[in-house]
This record gives sequence, C-alpha cells and structure tokens, in this order.
Amino acid sequence: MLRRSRAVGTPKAAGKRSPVARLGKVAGLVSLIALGATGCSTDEVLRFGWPEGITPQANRMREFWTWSVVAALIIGVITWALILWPVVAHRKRGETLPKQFQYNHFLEWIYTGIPVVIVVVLFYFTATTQNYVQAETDNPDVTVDVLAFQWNWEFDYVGYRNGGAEQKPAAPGDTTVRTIGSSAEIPLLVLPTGRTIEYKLHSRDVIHSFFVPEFLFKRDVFPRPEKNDQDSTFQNRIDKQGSFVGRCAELCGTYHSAMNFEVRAISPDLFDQYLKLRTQTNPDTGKGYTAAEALTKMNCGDLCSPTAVTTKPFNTDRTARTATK
Ligand SMILES: [Cu+2]
Repeated sequence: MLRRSRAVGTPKAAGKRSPVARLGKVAGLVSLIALGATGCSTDEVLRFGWPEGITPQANRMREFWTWSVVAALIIGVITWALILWPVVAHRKRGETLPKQFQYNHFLEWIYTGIPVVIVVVLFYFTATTQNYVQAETDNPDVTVDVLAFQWNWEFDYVGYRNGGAEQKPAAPGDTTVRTIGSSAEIPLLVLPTGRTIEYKLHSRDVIHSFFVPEFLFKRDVFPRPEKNDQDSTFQNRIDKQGSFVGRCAELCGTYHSAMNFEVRAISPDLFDQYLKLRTQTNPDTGKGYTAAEALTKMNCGDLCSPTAVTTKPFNTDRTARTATK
C-alpha cells in the first residue's frame, strides 16, 4: 500500500525539527513581519483598529476591547494548537485509531468548565463597562438637544439667558442657541472639554444614528423616543480639544452619506465665550451671532475655524457624474 511504503521509506533524519516546531517558527515570523510592516506603535496595535478615544467612557470601552481581543487571541492560539497538534503530529500513525478519550469525566468537566468561566468573565466586564458608559448624573454641566432630520442635524443649547454663559433650566425669555446644518454647510457641535455633557437625541422623521468615532459610541436617534420607549439621552466628558467628525450611522435615505457634522471641542473658557456671543446680537448683521461668526470673532486659531475641517458638504446634485470627496 502506498501509505505504508511512504511511512517506511521516510525515516526521521537525525536533528530534523518536528513539523509543529517548524509551523510555530513560520507563524512567529509571519506575525513579526506583519507587525513590523504596519509601522504601528504599541498603543496603536493594542487598539486593534479602533480610533483613539477622547472621553473617559471611550477609554473604558477601549481597554475592555483590548483585553477581550488579547484573551480571544490566547484562547484562539490554544485552540488552533489543539487542532493542529493531532492533525500534524499524528498524521503518519498508520491505520489504527489514536487513543480514545470519550467518557472521560475529568476532561468533560474541563471543556465544559473553561467556556463557562470565559462567558462569566466576559459578561462581568461587559456589564460593568456598559454601566460606566451609560451612567448619567442629575446635573450635567451642558445639555444639547440633538435633532436629526433627513439629511442633516440641528443642535440646540436650551436655557441660556441673553448674554450669559451659564445654562439654567429652560424658562420664558431664554435664548435657544441653535446650529442647523444645510447641504452647503456642515453643522458645528461646539462643546467644552472637562465638563459633563448630556446629549438628548430625537429625530424629526426616520431613524438616524448619532455617531462620533472618537467617542467610540453611537446611539440610534428615534422619532418620538418616549413613545418608542427608548433611552434617548447619554452623557460623556471630552478630554481632548480638537475637531472630530460626526456621522449618521443608520441608513436613512438618499443623502444618508452626506449627513455629517463636526464636534469642535474647546476649553471651558472658550466655550463660555462662544455661548455668550451666540446669545448676543452681531452688530454687523443685526441678528444673533451664528456659529461661524462667533468662532471667527473668537479668533483662536484652528479651534475657531468657522467651517468644518474634518469633512465637507457633499455634492447633492444627483445628475453630477463626478463624486466629491
Ligand atoms: Cu441619518
């Protein structure tokens, strides 16, 4: 028989490495090259493709993600080894079956017990991380009403008295600071760093989704969330100044892909200045300061750019034959 003659005709050469060792060496080399070729820092590698978070909530989720992937990889390597070991090491043992282990109670306890422990540990960390991310205080420093509509966003800061920077419970005579996006202008959601922000989400028409990749968080935006029994608020704190793109993450119609906004995170002092301006009248126009006018007047470099820097309006002309980036 072919198999027997091959088995007899290939004696192990002295000093020759076992197939398992060779496989391990090749796998190690491939992973080293793959890691080196990406040119990533350790931090970047440990994020496993996630963006860098800018809120404590994002950091908690990222840590959970990193350890989940590390645990999954360790379990994966052990599982692959357990599969490959009999496949490679026992492939030339002739016609007889290898040693059988069925009805071994000790082994059965092990391979039932280990997955149960894995599920319990994952569940514990999922629940505690989720509780942390969804925690809300009764008195957030800033509240923003986010209205999604086909196909743009409106951001309202309710409860500001004329010329004041402090947000109070809504009352008659308040100024609502409002920023509305259009097909020609990306709306800027200006927010302070270091303060607790509450986002109250609702939609005017279909279901949208509020997504800022650097928050590592998104939430569906429902029409009439109270009727849909939806928790439509969430809170976070931004720890890093800068401009961060925001998107609609729920396919919501023709111009869904154009439904972008930009979070502009600035220092609390600048934010107070911004809101003070937004509640005042611009002497040049005779109307309240728009977001762009207020930012231009504040003149604080890149952070005060009057237009979005992370994205730009899409071409909504359906007869256009070239795409805008
Ligand atoms: Cu949408």
